[in-house]
Amino acid sequence: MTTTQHSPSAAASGASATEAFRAARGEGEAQVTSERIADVVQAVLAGVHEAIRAKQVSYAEFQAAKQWLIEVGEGGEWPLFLDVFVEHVVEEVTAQRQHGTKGSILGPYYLPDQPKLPSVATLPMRPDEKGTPLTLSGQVRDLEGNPVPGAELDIWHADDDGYYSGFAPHVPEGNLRGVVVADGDGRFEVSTVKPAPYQIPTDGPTGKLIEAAGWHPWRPAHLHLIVRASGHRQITTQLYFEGGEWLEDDVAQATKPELVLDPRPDGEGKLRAEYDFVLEPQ
Ligand code: MBD
Ligand code: FE
Repeated sequence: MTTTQHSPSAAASGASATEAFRAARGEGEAQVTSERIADVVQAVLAGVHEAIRAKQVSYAEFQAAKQWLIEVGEGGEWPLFLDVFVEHVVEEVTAQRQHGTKGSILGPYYLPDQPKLPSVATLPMRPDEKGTPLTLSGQVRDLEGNPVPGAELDIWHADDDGYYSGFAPHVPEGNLRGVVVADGDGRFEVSTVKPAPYQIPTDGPTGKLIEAAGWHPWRPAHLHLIVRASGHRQITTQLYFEGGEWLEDDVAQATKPELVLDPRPDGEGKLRAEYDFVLEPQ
């Protein structure tokens, strides 16, 4: 269990996730035909209609759902809710045509333009950063097994209390975030601290729904990565920890057996894990 004296409100983290999403999205509008919009939206609505019939949804329940949807928007929690409950299926569809290292969901807490760090690197952290020191090393290769020199590993993760910098007011900006540049052999080594499991904020509409349904609000401890190199398709993924709590029961359903690290104690109080990434051509 995570215990902490800090308890950033859902409103703060949810609203900044909405801001971060808008900022990152910029002008990147997808070109979609009206046929495609009609086709997909009709299928979504048909699913909702069918659920109402199958579950005999009442007027009282319909109005309660409407109120909840309004609150998700007002609380800025659409990125949180959609990334927890929907993104894993979009990723599953993408994965059908993706080779190399398995992907996983991006989630709501990515921030672009973090400082580049030459490998061997240590992620920016507080002088007294809590948590077990962890070093991740490995190599980035292509599908033929050739090293990919200069590949970038854009890494971000929660701290030992389960909070992300940029989304929890008490964590310094840029904490536990960085872009590690692999060497001429595609090798990298990055030191950080092991993150704690992540709890969906319980005080916002997403957390309220989870509680009302009797579900749990936890994701297993994880590292987020985007691995990129010119001429290669970038991979958005996450790495988990063998034996970690919630690994078999992630609220966001984003774990894969291929993405589980098995860190070993180095005998000096630190953990060392290895992971190699494989990128496909663009
Ligand atoms: C997270 O840290 C996360 O990775 C996802 C997918 C959703 C909510 C919080
Ligand atoms: Fe996360």
